[in-house]
Amino acid sequence: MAEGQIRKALSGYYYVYQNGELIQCRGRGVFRNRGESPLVGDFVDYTQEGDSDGYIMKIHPRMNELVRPPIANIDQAILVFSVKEPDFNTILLDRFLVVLESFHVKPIICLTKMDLLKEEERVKLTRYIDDYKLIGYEIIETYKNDKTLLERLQPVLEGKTSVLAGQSGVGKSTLLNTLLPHLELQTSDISHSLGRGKHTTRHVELIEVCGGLLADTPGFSSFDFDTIEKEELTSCFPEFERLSEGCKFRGCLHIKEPKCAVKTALEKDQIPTYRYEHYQQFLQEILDRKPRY
Ligand SMILES: Nc1nc2c(ncn2[C@@H]2O[C@H](COP(=O)(O)OP(=O)(O)OP(=O)(O)O)[C@@H](O)[C@H]2O)c(=O)[nH]1
Ligand SMILES: [Mg+2]
Ligand SMILES: [Zn+2]
Repeated sequence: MAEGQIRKALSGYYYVYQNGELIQCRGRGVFRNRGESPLVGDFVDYTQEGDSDGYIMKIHPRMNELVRPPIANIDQAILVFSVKEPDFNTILLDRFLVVLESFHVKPIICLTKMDLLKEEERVKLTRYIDDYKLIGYEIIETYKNDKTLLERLQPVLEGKTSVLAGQSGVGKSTLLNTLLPHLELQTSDISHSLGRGKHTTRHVELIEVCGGLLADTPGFSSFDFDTIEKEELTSCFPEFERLSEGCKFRGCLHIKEPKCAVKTALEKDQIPTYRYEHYQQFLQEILDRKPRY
């Protein structure tokens, strides 16, 4: 039995990295029966003889796992958002941030296609960037043929396992190609009639870059908060979490409760209105969720 890490999953095969090689493996029926499935990022025990396919025998306990994109054992997520094509959208950004916070995965925001902005659009965007920086999020801006991207991402990626996440067409594969030009990952123009990407990347793959591992993933855009409880939502808004120590009631949901520090901050313009509105909307979605049995 040998041990390695799944670096790629494609067409029913798992590619396990061991000693500089990728070993093509199949999962075993037992995983399906137990409702378990191996994920990219998993450390596994596998067997393999001669030239035949290997078999994954055991999945080691995971540090964490994401559902979308499906990946395990990651240190951080690079949330890729284009500022245009598709247009920047704070509610979608907040959805991604909330889901990552709930999985305790550190988000880093990467804004792509800065070259497509007109001057007045850039000014407007800068206000959002300042808001998110104030919350504490790291933001990396990038543009077409970005020559300095590598040096700016190196310290972020070094020694870490990271995943690229974001809608189709925002430039995840392009970003990896900029870091490693010989990769030549397939990318494609967004569909201008639909204003969205074409789902060019179809699988998850961890790639060695900048002294760390970075996963390219297929784009996705919808989320439901099916694993988040209403009491937990506050902690997924870091600025609310910090303020809520000052709320009169423990477990304050910052809606109708008296002496709520979050609402006071909102009235004093210390938190942006749109963040609070998104919080309200997400909370309502959680409250409207059908009970699970
Ligand atoms: N102008 C400009 N175009 C960019 C930039 N980054 C990516 N693009 C273009 O955006 C389109 C989509 O890029 P991809 O890298 O395929 O996007 P993706 O996020 O990998 O998309 P999926 O694989 O479908 O999830 C391509 O035509 C890229 O050339 C950028 O910084 N500036
Ligand atoms: Mg792609
Ligand atoms: Zn409150």
